[in-house]
Amino acid sequence: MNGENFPFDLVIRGGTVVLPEGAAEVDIGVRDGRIAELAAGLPAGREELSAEGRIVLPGGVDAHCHMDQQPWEGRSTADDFQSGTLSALCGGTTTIIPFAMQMRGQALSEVVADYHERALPKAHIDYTFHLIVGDPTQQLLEEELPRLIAEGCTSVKVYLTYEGLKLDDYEVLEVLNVARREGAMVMVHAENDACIRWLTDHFLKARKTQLRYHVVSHPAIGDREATFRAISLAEVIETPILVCHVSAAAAAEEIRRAKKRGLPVYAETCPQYLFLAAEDIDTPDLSGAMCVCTPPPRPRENQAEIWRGLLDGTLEVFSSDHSPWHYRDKISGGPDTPFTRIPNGVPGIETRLPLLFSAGVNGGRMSLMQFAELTSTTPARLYGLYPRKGVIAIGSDADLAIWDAGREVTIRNSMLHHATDHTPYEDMVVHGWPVTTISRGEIVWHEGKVSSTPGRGRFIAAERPFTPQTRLPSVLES
Ligand code: DUC
Ligand code: ZN
Repeated sequence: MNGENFPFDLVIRGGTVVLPEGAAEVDIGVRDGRIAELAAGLPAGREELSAEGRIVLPGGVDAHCHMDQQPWEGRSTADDFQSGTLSALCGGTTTIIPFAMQMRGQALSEVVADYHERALPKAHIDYTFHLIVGDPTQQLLEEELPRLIAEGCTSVKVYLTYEGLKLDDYEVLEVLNVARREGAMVMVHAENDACIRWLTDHFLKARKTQLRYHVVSHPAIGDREATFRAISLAEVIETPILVCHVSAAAAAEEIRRAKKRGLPVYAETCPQYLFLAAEDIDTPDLSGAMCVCTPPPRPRENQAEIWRGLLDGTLEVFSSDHSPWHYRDKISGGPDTPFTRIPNGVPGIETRLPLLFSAGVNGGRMSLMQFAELTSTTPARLYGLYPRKGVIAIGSDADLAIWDAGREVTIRNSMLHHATDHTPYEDMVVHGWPVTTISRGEIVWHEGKVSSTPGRGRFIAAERPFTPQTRLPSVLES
């Protein structure tokens, strides 16, 4: 048979394939980067890949990660799009959604244009951007935001805390109102700003600068309040929101209550709230700085409540919030570095999926389908990428991760592909690892070898996840 007569460019044969309706023993025929056929006994492809004894999952969609984030905490992140997306694909992720971040005084369009330039020549895998709105001027609300949403950045993030980023409630209402009209998703970083600033000032004055005060100055009560406030503002405007990186049981409880009332409130959590704890930050030396992020991991007993939230549907998205700093930068103030000088964030784009697979699927807590939904399908749906991404279905991009469910791996920073000098998960043992990653039909990672080139990733214009509303919120019609 000559090459042109092959019905498929690639056939993945003999694996257990996680389809939306359940796991099935089917072959996957790939043509022109898309899934063309799903059936047992497919004819030969130009390239053949055995998935015998393996599980084939939709490639991960990491809907919260920071890459080449500028300017942030006075410096840019350790990973640019090259190392960050490489790390992602080696951990079974095939699509990322990082943030184009506008701070007060910046023009969002310029930030987005700059971010496109940073990503285009470097990304290994496909991406779209969330828009962080840090300065909602009338011009931004009326012109820039609708235009950027039309161009395929259909999710907006607002912060309730942090200098240069935080919006007041009036401004949040303005952003929610535009999102409602445009059918965009609004993500909220929900911590109480005054609590954080007041407690931080108090501890600094009292010379309480050790790492543990990072946790105490970001109290769970503040997260609960800010979460409830964000939900309330979205309820006034009658538009969906997604609460980012839920760490505290009390915040999860607010989300659960809102869902019970039928509100379109969605929520995300991250590995650091299942696998790290406040106790890991409270170390006698500065090594706990590796676990410093916001909101912080909570006391260890809180982890069970985050698991409960993931399993009962309260938290439907599992993202990394990959925010890679070098450890040396985290502790650049020397042995007495105060907690306020430690840049927030942990790396985790490559370990996100194996950690959850190991403790969730192999740990008997969740099914393969739940795993696929949390890590791929639901984020793709909520951010307008479904069904192109996030699912193994005919017509979808052939973005796949092939897992060896039995492989035991001890996580070491030296085996990861991010640019940062540490992982907070060093020495953790996991069971299950993505041994092959396929992006738009190309094998980009196989048995420890990378065969991808920077710049092969594409910007994917996201669809609007919700129907644009022409009717005003009812409160304005009264
Ligand atoms: N918290 C965030 O909200 N984003 C990135 C880093 C962090 O710790
Ligand atoms: Zn983040």
